[in-house]
Amino acid sequence: MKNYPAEPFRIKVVEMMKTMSREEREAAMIEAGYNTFLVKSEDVYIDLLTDSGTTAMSDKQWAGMMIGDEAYAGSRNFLHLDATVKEYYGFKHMVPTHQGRGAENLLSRLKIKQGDIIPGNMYFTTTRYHQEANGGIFKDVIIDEAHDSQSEHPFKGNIDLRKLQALIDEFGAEKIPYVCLAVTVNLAGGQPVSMQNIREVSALCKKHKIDIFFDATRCVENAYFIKKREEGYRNVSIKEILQEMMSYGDGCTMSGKKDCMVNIGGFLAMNDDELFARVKELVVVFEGMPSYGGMAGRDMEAMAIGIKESVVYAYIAHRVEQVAYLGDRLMEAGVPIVRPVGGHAVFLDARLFLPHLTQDQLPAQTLAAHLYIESGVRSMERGIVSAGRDKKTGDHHRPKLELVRLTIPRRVYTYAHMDVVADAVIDLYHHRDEITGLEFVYEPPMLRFFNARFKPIEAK
Ligand code: PM9
Repeated sequence: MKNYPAEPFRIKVVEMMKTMSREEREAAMIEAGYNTFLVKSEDVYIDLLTDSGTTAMSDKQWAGMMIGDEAYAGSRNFLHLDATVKEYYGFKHMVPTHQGRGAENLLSRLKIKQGDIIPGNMYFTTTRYHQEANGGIFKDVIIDEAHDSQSEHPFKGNIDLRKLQALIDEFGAEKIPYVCLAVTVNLAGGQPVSMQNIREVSALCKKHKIDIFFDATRCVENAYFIKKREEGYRNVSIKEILQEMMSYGDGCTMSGKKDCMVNIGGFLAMNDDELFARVKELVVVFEGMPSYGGMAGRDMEAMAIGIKESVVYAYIAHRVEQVAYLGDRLMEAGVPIVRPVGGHAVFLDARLFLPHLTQDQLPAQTLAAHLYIESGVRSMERGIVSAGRDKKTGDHHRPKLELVRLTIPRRVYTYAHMDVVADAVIDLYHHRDEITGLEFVYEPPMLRFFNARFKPIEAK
């Protein structure tokens, strides 16, 4: 049997979990309109909705919270965070933001003009929203394997250089303000990008004078995969791999709620002095002073410490291998999941899980709702509902991947919890034929998955 690393931490504070009967859970799900986002956290047993902001902070981070300097300007915690981001990510400038989408908002407003093309390795919901809200058009340039849940490609997040070149040829480099390079790629299943691919994308972009902005949200997990899977990196530290990855870009957006190990926060980093001057003007409109950007001093301190902890090998090895453990248990039982298992989550392939449902019957939304009802495990739809509608035609985007994400918070759950989740999913898989689909009863116009409500489709 494969050896999975034990938790590299001792537990100092605990939070009791609540269990409810199946009837109580069914009532809670009906009240939530079959949307797991709308279920009360108190009514959840194991919460795998997201790894965003759900990290258990370390004793050192909590100690850091006590030395928060809440001055309006020039907080010492900002200076600590600023120095840490510069050291670990290597960019010349940074501004804190309240979370990742705050950074996306600033970057999109400053870089994108009406009709611009933004190539990216698969869309992300909030990222694409800000690109489109500023007149940009997102174009997916990820390799084809990423759209195939069963492809075992080790770096399914890679950009297809031919697709990127084709966009440059069709629209011209001047229409492309930057390439958005996500490391890892959330909606492909937490799939990594290889260093070689980053290097090649950088060379192509340099040739055409196009910037690269990383979505660095899960970059440390990406660095771990490079260390494990790419030749030449076995003896290179996670920190050095991260620094090399970032050295090929012009800046990054960061949701600190993931790989910076905090409950709230983010940043926008860049090398360009002129862009930084404009960012400093805009950040005061949307976030706050450039030296706090929507974050409390104590939270900046926790994030600075979290960045340092995130590259410790024992931490990141356990984090990614714990996710792999859950994936391995499901694969052994024949449950269809995205392969290979990614860095932050196991993604159930809802099309293969519920082959009797069409995509318009919302298989992933349905599966997430039923998993909660049967087990109290909360997951997240990442399929047609998350993809939203085409701005021009008004029709649904119909992504090839119709997934349910079992997202593992950092340092929160143990292998025993993973067993409970695996058993619940396997049990549901054995009863999959009894599950019928859902339809919208309320559909918000923007980022609809957060607040949409559904009901079971009635048999005709
Ligand atoms: N990701 C997640 O659960 C939280 C919100 S769900 C829409 O996966 C990437 C790759 C993300 C991400 C958030 C953001 C936005 C940007 N890029 O949530 O604003 O996964 O901090 O970050 C979520 P914020």
